[in-house]
Amino acid sequence: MEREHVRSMVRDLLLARRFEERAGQAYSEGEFGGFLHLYSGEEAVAVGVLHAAEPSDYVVSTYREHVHALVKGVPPGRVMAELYGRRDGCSGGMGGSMHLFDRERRFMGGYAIVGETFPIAIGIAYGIMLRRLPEAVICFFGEGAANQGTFHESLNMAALWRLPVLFVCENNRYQIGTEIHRQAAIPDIHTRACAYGMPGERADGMDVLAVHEVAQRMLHAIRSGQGPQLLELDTYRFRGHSMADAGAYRSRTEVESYKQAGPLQRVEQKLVAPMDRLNGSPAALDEASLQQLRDEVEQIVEAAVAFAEASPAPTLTDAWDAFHAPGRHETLIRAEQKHG
Ligand SMILES: Cc1ncc(C[n+]2csc(CCOP(=O)(O)OP(=O)(O)O)c2C)c(N)n1
Ligand SMILES: [Mg+2]
Repeated sequence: MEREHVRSMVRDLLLARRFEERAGQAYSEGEFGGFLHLYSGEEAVAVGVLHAAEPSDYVVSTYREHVHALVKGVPPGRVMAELYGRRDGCSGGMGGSMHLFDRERRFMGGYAIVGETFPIAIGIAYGIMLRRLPEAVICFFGEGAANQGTFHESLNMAALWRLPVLFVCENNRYQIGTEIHRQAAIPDIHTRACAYGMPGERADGMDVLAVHEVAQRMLHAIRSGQGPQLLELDTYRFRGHSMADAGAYRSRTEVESYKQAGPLQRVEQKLVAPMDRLNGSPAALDEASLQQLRDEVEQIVEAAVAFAEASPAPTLTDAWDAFHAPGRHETLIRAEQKHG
């Protein structure tokens, strides 16, 4: 992999971590309300998968979706303004943290209902299939959602109609406070793919390069018409389920052990070397460029906060206009025009 690409993935990992920590801080200071589910610890999943995506691919996610939106290209200021419930947010300040949306960038939403993402993903994929476009839908979900009926119904239909979907299970081992072995009869989620005759794979979700490699291979096959696939990525959230969760169900030792092996630690261990020991490796960065990236993302996140703070609240007229949104069926039509 090109050094420039590795650098941009590391930058996105750092941006993701800083964005989430800063959002958590603003929330604790009472700058905005609602629910806030942070992604810290899971960044290599979104960054690895979405760096393997094309701009023409669609993304559907859950309520833990800020980072998916950021990596798909939604400007950080517009994501932060949405958390703040402001008019310049990517959903006009009317969605909040769990309902980010950006049609232009094909970020087709965060969804608060567990298992809601599957039917939405296959609906978009059905449109792509009918138009015979070389595009894919990436559907992120937590391992808890794999026990919902919509998971099974959607995988069945996706396989039956050979729909272009990459189902990405973010297996962070917990469904709020319930550990995987107490919620799932079959905790190896990827093995469920065989029930629908689709390929299923598992990879280390803490290793951004490993995630990227497997996602790239699977997406390539999906875009070339080989039907849906299921990818399970082992990961861990460093914070509580949401800001309201103190996380008393996990021992400090457990959380610490995952933190030591987190995605940023991996980058530091595997990819960063002193300048004189880079050995010409294309996948390596030196410490000075890592620090440069840290400084860069700090500025981006502070600018995002300033943008959010300066944005006004939506008005009643905005709400009325959103409710009567014209042209809300246009997304796929536009895509068709784009591909001639
Ligand atoms: C249909 C439905 N049932 C229950 C909930 C309450 N709920 C919110 S998040 C969550 C846990 C989901 O866990 P998982 O899918 O593993 O995702 P994670 O939060 O770990 O990313 C539950 C039960 C919900 N939002 N929707
Ligand atoms: Mg989970």
